[in-house]
Amino acid sequence: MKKYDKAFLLEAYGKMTTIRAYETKVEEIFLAGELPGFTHLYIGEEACGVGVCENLRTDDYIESTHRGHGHCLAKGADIKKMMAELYGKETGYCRGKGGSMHIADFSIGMLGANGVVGAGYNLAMGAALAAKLKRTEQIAVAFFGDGASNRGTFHESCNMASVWKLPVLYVCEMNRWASTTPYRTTTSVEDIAVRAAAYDMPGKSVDGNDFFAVYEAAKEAVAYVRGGKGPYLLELKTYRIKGHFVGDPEKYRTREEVQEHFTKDDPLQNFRAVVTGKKWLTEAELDELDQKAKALVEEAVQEAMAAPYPAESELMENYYCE
Ligand SMILES: Cc1ncc(C[n+]2csc(CCOP(=O)(O)OP(=O)(O)O)c2C)c(N)n1
Repeated sequence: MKKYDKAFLLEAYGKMTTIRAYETKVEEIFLAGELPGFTHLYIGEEACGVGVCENLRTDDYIESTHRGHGHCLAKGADIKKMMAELYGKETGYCRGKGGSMHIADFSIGMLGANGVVGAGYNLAMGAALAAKLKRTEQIAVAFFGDGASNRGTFHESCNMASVWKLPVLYVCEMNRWASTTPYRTTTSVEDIAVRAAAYDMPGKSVDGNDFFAVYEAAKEAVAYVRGGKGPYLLELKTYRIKGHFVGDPEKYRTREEVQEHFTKDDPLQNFRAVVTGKKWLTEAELDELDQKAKALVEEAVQEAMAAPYPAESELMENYYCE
């Protein structure tokens, strides 16, 4: 394995542990009844979002899913505005009116989470078409789950992006479960990456719990897409550690299955094992990042709690563009 720059390793782990700390806290406060709405956690999938986004420019676009907090943080979103949004406060990304599944930040190319499964592909494709027409060499990444890969929108989008040679990177986070269904009961292929062949684009499957595998595969894919050769399908094999949503009774799988994945294949622990094994970073340096992440999340919670709710008079504002 090639050697990585220390600043890069600290940034990558810092982002992954911040996502973990954010999601762990969100679960706690949601279960305590402090948050309105509905939320889905990204715990166990941190290496996917961070490994991909570490290869992107700030002006590249990403289109996210219902499980979008990790994508937001990986692309550089403001954690305080994210937390305030979950609390429904005026200081949130959507002035508290959108919640978890509508967070977007156009200033960093984050085009939005999306509560509609499989609705992001065509938004990413539109952004990619604009980039191509404007010759900006920006690319658009569409994140989606294994369940979403069975929607017609996936196939329509792949076909059109291929025909028009659009700079779209399709990133499937294959976390083995789509809500209550195990993926092989609904999905025709073992590796979703093989579907790329039907649309004459490259497809590759890698271990999504290995940050370095994701980072290197995404680097190659991003170079291909940015080079104007057309779309690329990257499949990241991972596992959804938490319930489908916070509060999911999870009757469809055993605790043992989840525990086995988490103890043997936690992306943060995998990263730690590599960087300490190679003596690139010390345990103390990594622990410090864990502590910083927790403190940052705590600060975000305190500020969100203290912030005001939007005024009643604003109820009908922000639905449509002026
Ligand atoms: C069009 C549509 N159909 C169904 C749902 C309900 N739903 C929300 S998430 C989900 C499962 C998605 O699974 P997957 O794409 O694998 O993503 P994951 O939740 O595993 O990250 C379903 C069926 C929805 N939100 N939108």
